[in-house]
Amino acid sequence: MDQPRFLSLPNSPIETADVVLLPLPHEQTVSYGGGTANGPQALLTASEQLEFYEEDRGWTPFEHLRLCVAPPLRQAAAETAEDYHRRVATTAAECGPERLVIGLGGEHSASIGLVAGRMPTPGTIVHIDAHADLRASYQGSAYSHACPAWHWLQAGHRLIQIGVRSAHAQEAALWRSSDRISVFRDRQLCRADGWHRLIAELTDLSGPVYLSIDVDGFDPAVFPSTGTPQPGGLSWHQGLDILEMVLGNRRVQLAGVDVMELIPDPMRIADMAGAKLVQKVISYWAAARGWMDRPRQGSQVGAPDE
Ligand SMILES: [Mn+2]
Repeated sequence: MDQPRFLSLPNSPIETADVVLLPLPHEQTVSYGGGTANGPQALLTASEQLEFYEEDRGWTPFEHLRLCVAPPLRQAAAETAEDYHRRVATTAAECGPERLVIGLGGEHSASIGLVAGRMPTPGTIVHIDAHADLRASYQGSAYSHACPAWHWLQAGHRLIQIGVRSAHAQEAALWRSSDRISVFRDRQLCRADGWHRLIAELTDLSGPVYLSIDVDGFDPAVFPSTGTPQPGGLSWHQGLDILEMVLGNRRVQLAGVDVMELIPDPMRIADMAGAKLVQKVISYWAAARGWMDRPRQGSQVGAPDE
């Protein structure tokens, strides 16, 4: 895979891009279903089928902003997990704080490096996931897909975990003992009081925020193809409401976003959901910053019959 594209759009150089998509076809510690190394390319291929127009905000984002899909970052055969995550962190940091950087996974452990690179000082991580990911190590690796939230907690970040419905008893004990973790289980969010508590927490957010999305946080009807699925989870519309609250909050300094753990779907449902989720992130983020009023960037976007 050389430099791939999103929505078939030409890639701007990173230096002039407003949005950088960083493919992370990383697959080293999967413990159940395999194939997530091919998730980023499946999402990008599905994106060719998206409309340029984004219907929630009622505009065509790529008429007003420039995009770059960066070369994919893979762990080299001779590279340790630690070195790979350090390289992901360096690459993500070098994209510059002014750009929206969206990691595309690949297993969730790659988010350890992304967060380290994008949010070097303590902030808040909005973490959508079926799993707590709070293990200090799993199956012998501290860089397992079961561990990213542990790394974030160790780095001093606050966690808002949303859609969780699977945890080890020790992870649940950490929920109770840590004053830096808020948990919203999927069933709580189906009730008005739980949903309203989440709205209050997301509306109150300020400062550096990183949004990490493991697609298994959603209902498998939305993302049927992922490594460690769980029944239940967020509906598509709950997920978009959460994105709107985080990305539309102007007191939030968005450090980065990732969409992880996608496996190519023979039915293409998950691939398309991933592509559309990335499009929504870009649209909501840019619209909240008033980019609809920016001058148009030229003719990146085709006619209806193209
Ligand atoms: Mn998960």
